[in-house]
Parts: sequence; structure tokens; C-alpha cells
Amino acid sequence: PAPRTILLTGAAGGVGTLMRELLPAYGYELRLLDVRPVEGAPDAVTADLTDADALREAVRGVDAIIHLAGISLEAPFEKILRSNIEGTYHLYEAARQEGVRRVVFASSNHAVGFTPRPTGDDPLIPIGTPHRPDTFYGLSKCFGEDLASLYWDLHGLETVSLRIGSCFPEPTSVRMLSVWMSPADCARLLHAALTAEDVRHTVAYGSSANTRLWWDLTTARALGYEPQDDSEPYAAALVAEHGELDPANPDHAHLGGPFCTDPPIWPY
Ligand code: NAI
Ligand code: 15L
Repeated sequence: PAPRTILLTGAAGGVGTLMRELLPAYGYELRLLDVRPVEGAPDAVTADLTDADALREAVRGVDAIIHLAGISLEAPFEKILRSNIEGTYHLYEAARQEGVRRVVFASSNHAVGFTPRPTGDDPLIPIGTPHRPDTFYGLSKCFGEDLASLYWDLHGLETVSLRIGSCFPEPTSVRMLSVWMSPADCARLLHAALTAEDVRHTVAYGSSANTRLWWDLTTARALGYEPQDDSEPYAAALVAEHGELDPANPDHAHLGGPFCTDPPIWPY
């Protein structure tokens, strides 16, 4: 049967807030979890991902989990270790113990951020490109993808790992013209990842069908995802303000953009 009750972790965050608005239209009932209170949702579970007992209670009885919670930018290793590495492990353990069948994991383009981005006639970056993290943050997403692989092979717990580009209401940089995922396309992709059959452990890039796309959306489309948006209408204004990307510039040369410098360039 199609999944109906979904635990949404990271519900107080940027993507979580957007998805809380959009996913109910697909017929899902959302249970929300975050370490911070979720505005307008008094029933949300307030728990840290490292609290194994709270997680076990939170996943009990759900059909699937959308796992967005975690640190979403570069941070000191100890913090990444706790929230993203240990936290994701605790979530998978809770899911395994409670018999949840599927997780949709918010991985990131920063798992492969040091991959040179295509220029000219270069082919799109395939989903099988080796892990090449650009930060401890990206490294934690590599861990999450491999944890998902282990839990499929060992325990039969399915995951779709989505290497999300930039999911914000609008693209705000020239790089984002290539990696942007509109909130509406994000909801479409999450729905596809929740409902596709026999996903085992599938890894897919998550973006809209951008004219300036850098990666191959084949595995996302194979889930049934049909992106409807393209960042190109935003291009003229962003390029007029910032200029085109310059491959000689280290933070323009790789998929991960400004995460690929030490220290990362903020804000961008
Ligand atoms: P965000 O930082 O706005 O939200 C993350 C949420 O996770 C926050 O509400 C935070 O309180 C919660 N959280 C952090 N540590 C926690 C812990 N230990 N226990 C419980 N909750 C915890 O991030 P955003 O932008 O909403 O991203 C959501 C997910 O998608 C993240 O995993 C991020 O790495 C991933 N992602 C997001 C992209 C984007 O463009 N927004 C791009 C690629 C990946
Ligand atoms: C990410 O993984 C971050 O969570 C998000 O805040 C953006 O920075 C995004 O990548 C990006 O690459 O633009």
C-alpha cells in the first residue's frame, strides 16, 4: 500500500517548513520532529536526534520517514559528528527496530562537492561519480548514503538518498541557476521517492529541470519524478548582477561552489 503517515524530521528548518505546506496536498499525514519548536505545530515532537528513546517513539507506526534534520552547513567536526553522523545512525536504528520500511534521506550535492562542474560540452555528472566531499558537512552526507546502503543490504530497510542542490523559494546566485530545486519540484521528488516501487537504495540528484543543469537526473526520473520548473527565468537578473561563473575561480570550478574554499565563503 502507498505510504500515508510520514515522520518529517527537521520540520522547523527551511525545507521542512516549505514541505509542511506542500506535502499534505499529496495525501500525507505528517508527524513532525525537530530539536527546536515547530511554529504553528503544537503537536510536533521536540527531540534531539541523539535521543534514541525519543526517536523510537517518534517513528513508531509511521509508514516512512523523510529525514531532513541535521546541521545543514559546514560546522566544527564535533557538531557534525553528533547531529549528522550519530543522529542519522540513531534514526536508522529506531526505524529498523520499529519496522519502518523506507527512509528518504536528505543527502547533498556536497557529498560530491569537489567534483569539477561541467563546462562547455562536458557530459552531465553521473550519479555514480565517486564521493568527493567538500566539507565535514559533505562527509556526513557520504556517511548517510553509506549507512542507507548498509541498512538496505543487511536489514532490507529501503532508502532514497537525494543529493539536493539548492532548495529555496528562488535561486539567489549564478551557481544556483544550475543546482536549484524549486519547493514545488522538491515536493514532487519527495512524493516520487516515497511511492516508487522497489527502490532498494537509490541515490538521485535533486533539482529542477534547469537549462544550466550540471548533473544527470536519470535516477530521479526513474522514480517517477517529473520536474516542472527551470531556474532560467531568474538568469538574466542574476548574471547582470554577478556576472557568469569563472572556472579559474576555485569557488566557481566545482559542484560544491563556495563550500570548496577554506574557510567556506559565507554568505553567498
Ligand atoms: P535547516 O538548517 O534550515 O534545517 C535543519 C533542521 O534540523 C533545523 O530546524 C534544526 O533545528 C534541525 N536539527 C539540527 N540538528 C538536529 C538534531 N540534532 N536533532 C533534531 N533536529 C535537528 O536546513 P534545510 O535547508 O531545511 O535542509 C534540510 C536538510 O536538507 C538538511 O539535512 C540539509 O543538509 C539538506 N539539504 C538542504 C539543501 C537546501 O538547499 N536547503 C541542499 C542540500 C541538502
Ligand atoms: C546544502 O547542502 C545546504 O544545506 C544548503 O543550505 C545550500 O547551501 C546548498 O547545499 C547549496 O549547495 O546551495
